[in-house]
Amino acid sequence: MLLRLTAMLALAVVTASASEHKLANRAPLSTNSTNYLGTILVGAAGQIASFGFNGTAFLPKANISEPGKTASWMVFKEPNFLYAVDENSNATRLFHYDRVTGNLSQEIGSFNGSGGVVHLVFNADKSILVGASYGQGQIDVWDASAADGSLKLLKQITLAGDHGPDLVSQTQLRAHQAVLDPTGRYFVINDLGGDRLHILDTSNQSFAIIGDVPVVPAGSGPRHGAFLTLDGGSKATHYIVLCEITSTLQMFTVSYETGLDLNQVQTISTFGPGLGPANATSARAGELVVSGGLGPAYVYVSNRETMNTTDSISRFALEAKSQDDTTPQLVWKDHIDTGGSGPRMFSFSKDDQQDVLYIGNMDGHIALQAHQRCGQDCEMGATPLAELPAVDFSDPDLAGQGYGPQFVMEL
Ligand SMILES: *[C@@H]1O[C@H](CO)[C@@H](O)[C@H](O)[C@H]1NC(C)=O
Ligand SMILES: *[C@@H]1O[C@H](CO)[C@@H](O)[C@H](O)[C@H]1NC(C)=O
Ligand SMILES: *[C@@H]1O[C@H](CO)[C@@H](O)[C@H](O)[C@H]1NC(C)=O
Ligand SMILES: *[C@@H]1O[C@H](CO)[C@@H](O)[C@H](O)[C@H]1NC(C)=O
Ligand SMILES: *[C@@H]1O[C@H](CO)[C@@H](O)[C@H](O)[C@H]1NC(C)=O
Ligand SMILES: *[C@@H]1O[C@H](CO)[C@@H](O)[C@H](O)[C@H]1NC(C)=O
Ligand SMILES: *[C@@H]1O[C@H](CO)[C@@H](O)[C@H](O)[C@H]1NC(C)=O
Ligand SMILES: *[C@@H]1O[C@H](CO)[C@@H](O)[C@H](O)[C@H]1NC(C)=O
Ligand SMILES: CC(=O)N[C@H]1CO[C@H](CO)[C@@H](O)[C@@H]1O
Repeated sequence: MLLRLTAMLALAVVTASASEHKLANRAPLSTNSTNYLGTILVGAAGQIASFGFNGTAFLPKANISEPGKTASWMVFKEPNFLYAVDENSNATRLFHYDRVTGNLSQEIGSFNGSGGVVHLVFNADKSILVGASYGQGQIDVWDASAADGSLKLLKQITLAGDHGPDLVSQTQLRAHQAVLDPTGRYFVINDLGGDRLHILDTSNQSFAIIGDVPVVPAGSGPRHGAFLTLDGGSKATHYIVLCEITSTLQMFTVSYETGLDLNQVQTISTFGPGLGPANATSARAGELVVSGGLGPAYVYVSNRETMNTTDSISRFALEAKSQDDTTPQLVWKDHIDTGGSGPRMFSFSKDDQQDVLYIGNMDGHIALQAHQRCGQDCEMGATPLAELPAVDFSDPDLAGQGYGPQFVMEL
């Protein structure tokens, strides 16, 4: 089995470099325009706002004010259902959203689940919505099949295990994200408080935790992750999780012998050589996104609270360990500044090439930026294509106090 996997991965690395070659040959984007138009949704403390992006500027479309609430994660379901957490309460909310025009309704439904939910994700057919509760270390499983978009709480799962040693973030278990595996059967729950990945099985509607895998070392704080399929198949070959407290990436191999099996194989800093944080104690990695689409897979992560002039996004490639050993390894490639600090979240535009990188900074002078994601060698564009200042999101007296975007995505 091990041998076969290695052989498959050898093939995968060849395939990846072949498509990298193809990608390098495509017409480079001009530096003044992405030729890409999109509508993005931004969630920040007390407000949700939509913007058009026209290649060179963000154009305000609609916004609502919701004092005391924070939509730090949102998901969309056709035809026009927008679900948003309020991480300050136990409400998961429903809005109407027009993803083309950016038109946004007031909150039209509120459903009580666990407190402090910070992430939402659907199953493959969007009949089930899963919420991860940082506040209570729980998972909410919602029936999202109603025609009017209303949610019904099916199950709340309390995560089990000991919490980690970090005195700030690990005083209890903290579900930070649920990630659906490519087969659509399992969710991996990243438990920032417990240094664990819990496996949730959705088959037969049981939504049972069937096991968990420790993330070492203790005190890492697994936050956000993504599956990779490097062999062109329909199952995952790897899972990569970003650890907040240590600002590291942990890579696992994936197999499906006894459910979903994860085996930790690599740990690497989120910072490039010589680019470590000005303050390693405050630094807290934020978001992880893996590019797919037509190009090879690259792993992008945000570095927060570095106390450098601005925070940053790093890009990693998956490369063969050596000429004789084709085991995939994460290798740091490049980084860009985010223009502010606290980039809790960033995401890619929805086109096949994932041309644009949208970044939200909670603090600092610049709240929102768009960058070219993939240039000639797939390097990120250092100069932003567009940006908005922090004062656009909050009273100038509050700017710099964490009132900038916590969520930014083209839905
Ligand atoms: C800007 O973009 C337009 C349209 O893609 C292109 O024709 C023009 O040459 C570009 N200018 C620069 C300076 O890149
Ligand atoms: C984008 O909109 C801005 C503001 O209206 C405008 O100045 C700019 O020319 C537009 N860019 C493109 C590529 O249309
Ligand atoms: C925007 O949505 C609101 C509330 O859903 C609706 O009343 C309004 O007509 C919509 N506006 C446009 C321009 O579609
Ligand atoms: C939901 O919770 C809020 C408090 O967070 C409470 O005021 C409200 O009554 C609850 N609603 C339902 C339907 O349980
Ligand atoms: C939501 O919070 C309210 C107030 O704390 C509580 O009464 C209610 O039981 C919670 N609902 C759920 C489903 O946990
Ligand atoms: C951040 O600051 C540290 C310490 O001054 C420095 O070594 C590092 O290169 C800086 N990072 C970036 C991305 O400039
Ligand atoms: C580094 O960050 C820690 C945690 O936020 C803080 O306690 C410490 O004062 C910072 N160190 C410096 C030199 O600013
Ligand atoms: C929200 O809308 C108001 C009124 O249209 C506008 O003044 C404000 O700039 C908008 N906020 C954002 C973040 O776009
Ligand atoms: C009735 C049935 O098959 N229940 C199974 C559903 O899936 C869970 C998790 O795999 C099993 O523990 C149940 O036995």
